[in-house]
Amino acid sequence: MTYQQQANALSTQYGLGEDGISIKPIGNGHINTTLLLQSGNKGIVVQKLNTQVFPDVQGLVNNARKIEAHLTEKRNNAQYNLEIIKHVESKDNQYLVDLDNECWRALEFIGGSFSEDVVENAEQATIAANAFGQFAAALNDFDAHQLVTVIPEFHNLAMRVSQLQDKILADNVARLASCQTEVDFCIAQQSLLDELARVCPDLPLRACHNDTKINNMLFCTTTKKAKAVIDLDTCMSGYWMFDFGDMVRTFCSPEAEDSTNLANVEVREEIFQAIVEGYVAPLKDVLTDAELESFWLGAKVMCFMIGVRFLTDYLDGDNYFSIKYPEHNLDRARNQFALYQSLLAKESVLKPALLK
Ligand code: ADP
Ligand code: GN1
Ligand code: MG
Repeated sequence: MTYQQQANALSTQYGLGEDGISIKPIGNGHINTTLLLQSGNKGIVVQKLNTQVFPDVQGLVNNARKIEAHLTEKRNNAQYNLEIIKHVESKDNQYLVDLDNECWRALEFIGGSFSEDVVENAEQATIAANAFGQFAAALNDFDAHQLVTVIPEFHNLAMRVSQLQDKILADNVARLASCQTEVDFCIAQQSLLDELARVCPDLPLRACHNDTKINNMLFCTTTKKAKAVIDLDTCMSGYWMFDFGDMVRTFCSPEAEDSTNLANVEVREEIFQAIVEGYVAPLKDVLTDAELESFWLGAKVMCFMIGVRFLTDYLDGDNYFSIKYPEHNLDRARNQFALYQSLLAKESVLKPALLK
């Protein structure tokens, strides 16, 4: 099926009409294929779901729709002020549509918005972190047991390192020699896994977003304020330290996640501070002392773990994250390890921001 045939078929499925149908990629997500489908003055986001990553697509949609419903109720009661990302039904009242054995869904297009891949300044970081904090606060009375586990052990660092070890042993695509330094670096981080095992039992399980990267929220084009938290695909129960940590991972560096300018990859202190301020404010009445204390660990774990995941995928021949060139995952891994090392080096200046 050509791009245009897909566009026509999706336009019919979602009742967009037949006038001047256009389709174009939007955003820089690594997992799904995200497109803006337009016809006349109507537009929706259509996404081809990556069913290798998300085998239970129905579970994924059900999860997101439960969250949609909860947030909508909050918004109707003036307890949540952001826009809500919503699924669109097909003409047959389905949320999933099959095209040529590929699985598609549609989302309402949130217009007048933009996403960022690199945070510009502290003010933007506060706005984004505050939006993720509002999202977490709004889900505080949502029973996360209602959510199916879309990806088991998603933020289990020990499991991620064990997956890396499997790929090292297999060396499927003969890439081990090209990344032995990074592999040795990972294996040497055992103390982080030990620290995590000690801390987790003291933390409450929360309904988490689990992918709080900067491009998973939308800013308003005119006011530059927060417009919506998006990409609810990995919402599951978990620990807030990982949502905090993924913000540190994706907001703090002045370089994009795949930049090879490693000399410039570092944690910007004012951005770290801004994340703490923005995220903690909406949660201050419910956040426990142990959780606030765990945020430092969450930052270390997320920077290191996503690096491990990129490296694992590189060793496996790039089966998980979408890539633009063969060494892309290795470049991403190197970038994340540089960021992790910057975090460790700046502990004494950064950590005080987490004191009450
Ligand atoms: P992935 O799961 O691949 O990360 P996302 O759902 O995060 O896909 O979408 C990728 C990008 O597409 C986002 O970063 C954002 O720029 C854009 N986007 C996604 N959904 C919408 C929407 N409903 N309205 C406007 N832009 C969107
Ligand atoms: C993926 O889907 P996207 O691009 O928002 C990944 C995250 C990683 C991130 C790294 C389902 O997020 O876990 O942290 O890439 N999502 C999934 O940039 O694996
Ligand atoms: Mg995304």
